[in-house]
Amino acid sequence: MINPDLLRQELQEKISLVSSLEELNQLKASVLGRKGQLTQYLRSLGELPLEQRKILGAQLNSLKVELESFFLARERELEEARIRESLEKGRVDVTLPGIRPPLGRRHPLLQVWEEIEDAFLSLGFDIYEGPEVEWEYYNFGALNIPPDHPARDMWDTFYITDKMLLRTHTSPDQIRCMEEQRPPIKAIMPGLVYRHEAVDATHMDVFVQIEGLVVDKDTTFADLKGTLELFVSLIFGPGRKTMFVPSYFPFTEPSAELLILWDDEKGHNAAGGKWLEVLGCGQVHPQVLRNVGLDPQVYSGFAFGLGVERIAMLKYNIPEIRLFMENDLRFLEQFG
Ligand code: FA5
Repeated sequence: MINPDLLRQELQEKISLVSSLEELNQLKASVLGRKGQLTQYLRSLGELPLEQRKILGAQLNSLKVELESFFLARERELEEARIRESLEKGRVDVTLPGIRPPLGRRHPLLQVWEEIEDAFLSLGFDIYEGPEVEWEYYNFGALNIPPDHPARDMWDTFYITDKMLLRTHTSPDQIRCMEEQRPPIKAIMPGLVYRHEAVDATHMDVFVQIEGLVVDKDTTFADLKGTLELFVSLIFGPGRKTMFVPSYFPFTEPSAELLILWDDEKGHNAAGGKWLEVLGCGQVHPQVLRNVGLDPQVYSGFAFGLGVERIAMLKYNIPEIRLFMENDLRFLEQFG
């Protein structure tokens, strides 16, 4: 004999123990579904005598309604729990430390390049730029280096055609600048230069030069020295040891080179020298002035061409120039 009260108790307990919506749906189907327990009971009522059928039928029908509401209530509970759980999982803990995206930074060479430009701008120089692919005339001829002159051997050149080449220095920009502007001229000319050269600890085949040119009526070698000494103190601070040594360039007379002493702690570079040559310089040769239509009786000037990598090497005590081109992050990340 079916006992509706016991059945209610039993099912109520089962419903409360179910822990997921899937299980709940299975249980519901097994009780109220087409072949479910209660559905079967209701179907079998017809086999009972009329009196019994009436009583039990009413009880089972109200149990059915009750059970439906139990199932619905439990379904809501489980649904709420599910939502709470997923909110809990997806919660953002704003107190956790953030993850920093890796930040790029400027290449050390570019930093030094800009520092050098700033130093000269503060001394009243303008910036002028010329092409990297240059006519042989500007790179050599106009600079007082005629064809077949042995001085052309000073620069192993990448030729593009007979007359066109990759500039071996920034000095051709002196000519371009003087052709375009009349004195007084006070300009620097930065850029890449190219040489078919054996690479070693202090030599690259592509590197950065910054040319300087001052042309006016009464410039002297003392102005050149004073300007460069001021420049060195702006970049390295006061007291850095420097040395001017006589040199030769076909486009300056007299000519010199500026050497800077390595940091005292290391005292030398990878090539073994205590001094590193950073630039060539001199007073503009009268023939160069004539080549651009300036009268050397009226005008004089001085010029210099410095190597940016060399300045960076001395500034950061890096004895190996190739490090600047290797793109090794362990090296590059040291420069803020
Ligand atoms: C010249 O290139 C001349 N045009 C400089 C000049 C300009 C003289 C104006 C007079 C008047 P030099 O070849 O020495 O000169 O190069 C100048 C500087 O560039 C050197 O002092 C050095 O700092 C740098 N340099 C030269 N060759 C290399 C190289 N292979 N790798 C890196 N830096 C270099």
